[in-house]
Amino acid sequence: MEARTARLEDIISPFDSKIVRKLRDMREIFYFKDELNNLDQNKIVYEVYEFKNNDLNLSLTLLYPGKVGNEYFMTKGHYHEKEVGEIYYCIKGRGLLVMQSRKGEVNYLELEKGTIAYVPPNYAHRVVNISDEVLSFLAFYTSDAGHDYKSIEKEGFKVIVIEVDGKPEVKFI
Ligand code: S6P
Ligand code: ZN
Repeated sequence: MEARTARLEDIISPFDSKIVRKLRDMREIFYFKDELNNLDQNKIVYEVYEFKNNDLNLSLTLLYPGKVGNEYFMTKGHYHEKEVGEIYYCIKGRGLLVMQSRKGEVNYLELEKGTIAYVPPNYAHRVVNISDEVLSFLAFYTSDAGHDYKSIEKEGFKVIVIEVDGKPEVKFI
């Protein structure tokens, strides 16, 4: 087993994988489809850098500011395939961590610089950037956690986070 280090500066260095999600990859995710069609589909919504190890992974997500209609930029959201939770640590920016259980219970937590948040097992989780700067956060999770995007895509989140009179609001849809 390899023991090694990485550093967190602007990004994790070295990183083992990088994912870039653009508006074109999130057509099923955003609520306001007409507004989405009018935007540049190559616009980057977020980037994820992973530091992968034997049993524990760390990721850094840079979630850019922006909106589709009045819905804020956000991550796709997923369940873990295994019954494992995850810890998030917010480095900078302001966001909401939206969680939804398999029974449909919705919970959300505010993220700001320094917030540590726990995502329990069997909760789909998504992060929403409610500010006009980059929201960056770390996630610590077991490497066998797995990402189930399909279930939550099918069920959908029961809430959207939108800007109303310049302020974020969580609305049931
Ligand atoms: C992994 C952890 C994060 C997300 C990342 C992007 O378990 O929750 O690294 O993967 O924030 O979100 P998503 O929903 O596209 O995977
Ligand atoms: Zn996760």
